[in-house]
Amino acid sequence: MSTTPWWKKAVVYQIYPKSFYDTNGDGIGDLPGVIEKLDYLQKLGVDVIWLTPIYASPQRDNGYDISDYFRIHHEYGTMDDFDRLLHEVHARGMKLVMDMVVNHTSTDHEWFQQARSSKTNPYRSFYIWRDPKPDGGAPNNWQSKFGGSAWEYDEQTGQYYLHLFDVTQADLNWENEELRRRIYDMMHFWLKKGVDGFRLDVINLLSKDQRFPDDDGSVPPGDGRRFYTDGPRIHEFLQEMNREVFSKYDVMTVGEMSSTTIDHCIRYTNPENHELNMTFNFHHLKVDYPNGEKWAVAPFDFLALKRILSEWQVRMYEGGGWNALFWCNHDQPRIVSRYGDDGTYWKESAKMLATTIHLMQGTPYIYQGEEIGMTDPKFTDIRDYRDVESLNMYRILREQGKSEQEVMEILQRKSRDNSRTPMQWDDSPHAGFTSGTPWIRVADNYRRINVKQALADRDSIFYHYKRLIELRKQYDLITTGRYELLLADDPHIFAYMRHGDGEKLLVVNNFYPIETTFTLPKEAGADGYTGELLLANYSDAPADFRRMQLRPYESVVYLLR
Ligand code: TEU
Ligand code: CA
Repeated sequence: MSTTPWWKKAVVYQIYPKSFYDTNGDGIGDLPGVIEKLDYLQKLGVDVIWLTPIYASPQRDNGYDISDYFRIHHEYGTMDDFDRLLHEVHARGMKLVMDMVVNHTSTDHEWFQQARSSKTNPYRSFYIWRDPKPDGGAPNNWQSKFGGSAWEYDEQTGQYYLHLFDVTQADLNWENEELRRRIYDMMHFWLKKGVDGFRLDVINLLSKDQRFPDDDGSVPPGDGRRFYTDGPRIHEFLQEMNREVFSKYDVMTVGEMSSTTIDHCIRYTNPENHELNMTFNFHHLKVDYPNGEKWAVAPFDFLALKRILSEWQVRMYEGGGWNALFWCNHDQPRIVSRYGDDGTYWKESAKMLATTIHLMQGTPYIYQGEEIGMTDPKFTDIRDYRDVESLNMYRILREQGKSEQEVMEILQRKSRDNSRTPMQWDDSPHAGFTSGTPWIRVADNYRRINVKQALADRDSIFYHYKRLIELRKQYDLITTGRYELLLADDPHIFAYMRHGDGEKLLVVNNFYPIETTFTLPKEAGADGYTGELLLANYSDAPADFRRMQLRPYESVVYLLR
């Protein structure tokens, strides 16, 4: 029997440095700003910090467009600042995980500059180049995730290069062994410094079907993704990466998986396969995409949400895989504005959502500001938006004939900028994020929703998260217990049981602003058990866990023995 690895008991906090804390008044968060706030994170109780990319970058996609893997982006600070940050994190008993973007680089990267200079340049095949179709058009009909063709024509050499994201994010050619070796060397550079692992950006997109076929649309969404998602050599590449790099250190790896499947994620994370420790998947965050379409607004499908999360819980457990648990990141709207209520039941629903995800099996991630219940900013002016994807989609949706108002309503709900507004530290101008002008506007509600207020209120969302982290440390059942969904068809209640040795955890959440009754089903196997209340989001809780009247967004957790 092996012991539980540390990352299975850890809670991770994601920092988007640009919006976290600015120390020099240029309106952009920086590494010294992260250092200043480490005590705050320690108070929350998180174990690991994940920093989104801080490498040199022209910032077309806020650092996911890397121009030099060995340098710190100048607006964030210097390598000395980074070394100091790493030291300070470790000094507090926490760990630091870096974001690794190896599916693509910025077109400003030296490799790409070389590659584009001539067809015979040694770096040419670090990227993916193809001839035009006979009519001069793109090599195939694959679409960029940010809108438009995934191919860009390069005048100088008369070929197209592939970019699954922005036109300045050129896809690397993982078929090239020399490229792979250079990437592994670069990973060693950071691990030798002492970083504790990687979050691997869109890592399941590395292996492209080398035929580069047109997508005939027979399998939705027909944008080409089925030819490079979990592609032909992906498991081979990850096993090589693991053997050459990860296996030599005690680190954690989490793969960000675009449109993946459970079967693949079992293969990615079952330790016997020697690939990754855990994966992010996004199926539970697409239940408010009508017909799979992100750029349209619809209420979320609650039954689908329960079904999807539960299926991943059960099947990953059975297959020996491991999940990353999350509602929020820098690409997603704020969860309280999305599956909760950012008005009347703001506090109750934010706590309820936290409980729902944190008590599942996996490693939970908290995205900056989530722990104080930050909301979508609801911008009404296109000039407030900064994200390249939002600005592209604004143009595309307007060209499709949608009205200005319609498009703004869609962006308000869907834009990635919803989660990128500055961290709300206090009620001073710009929420205490900067003494200058922030690079993106602060949400108007910062006078009410901020860290200073949250720390002063014993009943705040912050302390609820802190308690959830403590419970995870205290009860192994949260890490190891088998998951079982209860009342799958109940239209309002998300209830589940975690089964341990002679003990169980009963988690009951009302996802709606109404009163409803919960009755513990016989099949839950709780006959003869007594219940101890571990957590609630109202000041009192129902007396009998077998039958309870739930208030709006009420959430309760009982330990049964
Ligand atoms: O995101 C990959 C991804 O597939 C998304 O969630 C993406 O934001 C979405 O498809 C847009 O609709 C990762 C990063 O998290 C994101 O910030 C980067 O822009 C992207 O990769 C490219 O590196
Ligand atoms: Ca700054």
